[in-house]
Amino acid sequence: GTLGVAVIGTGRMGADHVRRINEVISGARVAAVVDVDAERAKAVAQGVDGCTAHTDPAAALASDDVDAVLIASPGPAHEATLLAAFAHDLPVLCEKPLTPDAASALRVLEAEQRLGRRRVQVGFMRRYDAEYLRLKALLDSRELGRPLMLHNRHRNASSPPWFTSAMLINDSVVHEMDVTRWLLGQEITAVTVLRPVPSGNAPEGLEDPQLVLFETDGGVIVDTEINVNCGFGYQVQAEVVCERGTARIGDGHTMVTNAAGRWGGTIAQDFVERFADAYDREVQAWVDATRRGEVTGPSVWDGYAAAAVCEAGVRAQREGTRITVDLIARPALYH
Ligand code: NAD
Ligand code: ISE
Repeated sequence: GTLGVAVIGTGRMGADHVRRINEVISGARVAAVVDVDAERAKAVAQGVDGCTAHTDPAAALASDDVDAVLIASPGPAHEATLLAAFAHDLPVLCEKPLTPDAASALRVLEAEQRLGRRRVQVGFMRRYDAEYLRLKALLDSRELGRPLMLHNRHRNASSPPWFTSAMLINDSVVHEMDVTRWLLGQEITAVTVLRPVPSGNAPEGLEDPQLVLFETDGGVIVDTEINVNCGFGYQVQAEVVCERGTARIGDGHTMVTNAAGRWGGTIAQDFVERFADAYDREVQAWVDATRRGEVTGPSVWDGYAAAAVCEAGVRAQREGTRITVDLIARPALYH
């Protein structure tokens, strides 16, 4: 039957996921929404037939109408809702980050292992982006030989007022941590962070941009420019350098115009626009797998590994040195 979804957190992402499930996704409906801000929850529920509004996730998860949970509250609130969903035996799509640090991610990892089967897909949506999928297929084919280096650019038009220098690593570069691990099929073993003179475009005190270097257990070197006040738009680009060639995605050249002595195109302004198709595919894949009784996509292990790299990255930034990443052995459930 149709999957009844509870959406926890109805802010920017949550409200967009409610719209998506309502208008784009087949096989699911929004049965309940939850937000600590009662007015916000009510306003979002109003637009959806038969959707109830709550301020406490526990009430929504206990409802007979709810078969699955989409978590889009802020990262620090994820752990409590994940554990509550496990207690109700409900499948979960959890927005990145799984949790804000490695210790809390490990608690979720242990709780899921106690269930004895996977319950969670983590919202690393780039794995569902058409361009990233092409790049992954090319790398897996080994047509260009082995990958040696990966260059990433991650640019946001502007950062929200509460953004900190650490968040460039654990809120933004966390996506490059995941795509690096996924594209290469390797773990990240060390992180170094270099900081140029801050941009005058960035708020006072924010160390923006930064250059983040990863080393992997397969010997690949990965660099990421994170630049969250570039002013001109939202850009995510990746170029892999392999033994017999290179491949690059994210140029956004879907249409090039020529006019008045210039050529060019447009640049997306935010992630909601740039990754619209990826979010659609991510949520549809979750709904389809859930209805088959399966769990696919980025796992709690992937969420934990990213959290561990984030911690190393924030230390590398603060201490100005190379920091190694220590992961526990990968449990059997995630092989
Ligand atoms: P937001 O601040 O716009 O929305 C968060 C909402 O959650 C707010 O309405 C807030 O009132 C509510 N909330 C806070 N604590 C809650 C709790 N305990 N229970 C229920 N609701 C609670 O934030 P956002 O930008 O929508 O981010 C939400 C999540 O999505 C975060 O985990 C963030 O990292 C992630 N995110 C992912 C992407 C992506 O590209 N995949 C992009 C942006 C944000
Ligand atoms: C945000 O939370 C995201 O997840 C976006 O994808 C990223 O581009 C942005 O920098 C983050 O703040």
